[in-house]
Amino acid sequence: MTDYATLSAEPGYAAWLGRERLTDSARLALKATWGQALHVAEDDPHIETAAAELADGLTKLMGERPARIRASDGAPCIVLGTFGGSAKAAAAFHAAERAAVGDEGYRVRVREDGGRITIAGATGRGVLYGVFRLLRMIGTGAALAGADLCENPANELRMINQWDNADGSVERGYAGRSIFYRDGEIVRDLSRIRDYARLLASVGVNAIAINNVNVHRPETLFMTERCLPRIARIADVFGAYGIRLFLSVNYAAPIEIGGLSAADPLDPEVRAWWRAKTEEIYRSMPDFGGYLVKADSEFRPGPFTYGRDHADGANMLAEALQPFGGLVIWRCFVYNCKQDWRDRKTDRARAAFDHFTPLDGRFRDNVVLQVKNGPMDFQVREPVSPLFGAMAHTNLAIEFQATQEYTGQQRHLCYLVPQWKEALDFDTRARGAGSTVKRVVDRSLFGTRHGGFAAVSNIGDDANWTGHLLAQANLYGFGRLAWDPELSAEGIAEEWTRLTFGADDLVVRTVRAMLLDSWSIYESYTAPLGVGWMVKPNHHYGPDVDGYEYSMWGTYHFADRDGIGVDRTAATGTGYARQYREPNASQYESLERTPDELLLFFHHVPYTYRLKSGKTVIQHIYDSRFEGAERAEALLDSWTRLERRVDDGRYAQVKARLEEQAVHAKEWRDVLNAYFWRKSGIPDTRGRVIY
Ligand code: GCV
Repeated sequence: MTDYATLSAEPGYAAWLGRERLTDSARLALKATWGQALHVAEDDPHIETAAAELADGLTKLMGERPARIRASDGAPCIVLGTFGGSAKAAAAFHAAERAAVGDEGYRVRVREDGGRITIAGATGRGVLYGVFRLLRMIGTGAALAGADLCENPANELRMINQWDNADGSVERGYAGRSIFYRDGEIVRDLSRIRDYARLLASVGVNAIAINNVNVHRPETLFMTERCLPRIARIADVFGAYGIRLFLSVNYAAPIEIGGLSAADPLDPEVRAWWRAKTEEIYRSMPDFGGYLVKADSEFRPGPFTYGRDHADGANMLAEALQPFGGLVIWRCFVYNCKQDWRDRKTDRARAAFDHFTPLDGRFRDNVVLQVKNGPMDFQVREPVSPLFGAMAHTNLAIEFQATQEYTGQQRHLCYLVPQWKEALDFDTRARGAGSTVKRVVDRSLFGTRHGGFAAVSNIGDDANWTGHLLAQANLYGFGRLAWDPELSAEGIAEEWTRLTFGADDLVVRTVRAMLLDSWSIYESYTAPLGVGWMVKPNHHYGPDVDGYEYSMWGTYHFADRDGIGVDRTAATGTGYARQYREPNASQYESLERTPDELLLFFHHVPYTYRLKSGKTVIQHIYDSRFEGAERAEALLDSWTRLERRVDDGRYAQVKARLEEQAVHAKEWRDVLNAYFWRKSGIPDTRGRVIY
């Protein structure tokens, strides 16, 4: 195993916190002014973390460590403090300015004359976020003098879900093994976990569930006396960075580790067991966040076994957590894996809505339903889940998948922020125009108590964290967007690139463009027009049109001799389109008005159907696969122009992945095109398709 010192020097390990030394003039200017000293006059664990991050960051940027002072004589310095604990921080702002700062917010004020920077917040966590903000400004070359910022996060919950298992494997992990567990044990050396906490906090993440939502026996044991002390050490590491730790729990834990005969949520004995267990957990982790639960889905246990529903199940856990301020995050990814597609009225896309909307208003205040962005499962293209517009009396969080299960598994480049932005900007119409998904989860639309963002993590123990170095941009982008969903995909891409690779203009322009093109490139050689799922079974990598494991009795695309696509209209199909509010429902119901990119998600059409582009569906399939493969090759060409402008280690890592993508995109092109020629009997008008 690589030791920590060696690992942390590996290319890509520092990610966006590498902090390249500034140019001489910028360095001298910083050293001559604020960079000389940090003024910290209060004892608070988060301020301690903030001061250490700022001192380390400035040391890297300036090549010299700033002094740490408790009292100042008016010489230039950076003041860190809370309004309540630091006289200097408080004095820098009027009462109204202080009042505008929420629990995790901050103010950063830079005096024009170079005399002082004040980073202040209502809490130490706010100050920590303010420090990361200042370092980001310096790292991206933003002008400091006169800057005056006030920021609060838009979302309460900004959470990462690890799908890590105790044996060290990571479900849907594409960047090595777990950094948390090895061979059934929780790791002892927490240095890497601490570095992960830094990365997450630097983009504003404030919660993490550290084990897979599929909880098997070894992870169920995390809630026992044997493991809790070690879990608590991990909680401390994250806690220092303002990140609350959650555990994914097994609904059948009362049976598996409690010796009870059932896990019925209405059984008093079961309820008492969860209360006692929860108390025990809070004794070892007073700041414990709560439970993340996948129940009655993909063969996981849940309340259905006892004839109870999801509200009964979630509320029982919520009751146990309530005295401690803990949350139950209950996932809505619930569907019948064994669906028989010969019954063309049952539809997996409908499942979450059908299960959960009848329960709206029945969940306790400290339950948050976590809903995947789309109704299916993180495909490259899906419509937005209609649940977001249909649960006005329930706390909702949106779940994204940073790990690229269906989007190239971190061997292909696929920057997902544009996809996430589309979901967040979708107008549910629940309260008229402007009822966007981002306003549902930030709680402003329905005035719910809790809400936010979650993402399935894309990191593992690969030295560069994400396998594909450029996939770091997805983790970065998730945090930035969870903090501020108004940020643009372009802005986030540029910020990440500057922080990661520095200020070289060609590098910034090239990487930014590569990131921004990548989702559309990936989509154009994989599944067409919103249909999804054309992947090899179980591992889900690579083209196989009928391959997906739950495609029994037919397919997820219904391609036959005459046509392709799933009829989800109310008139003739599964009725899924009617789960949306108007005018979205009518738009999706209408063949003419459904956007091309979702056509086959909502409609079954002949191959000769003409798209808005004027092309037939079949010709579009052929052409876009050719274009996609060419564009994948162009990504590689773009990157090779950066040789020697990016250090050799990182250059080589990315190049190898892009080479693989270019080859694999051709395989996608050929497998899909041959399949659809065979199926439809209609040749490519340009004569390129062979089989
Ligand atoms: C953790 C998909 C994935 C599973 C995952 C599941 C979920 O089905 O393939 O690996 O399980 O989603 O989100 O629960």
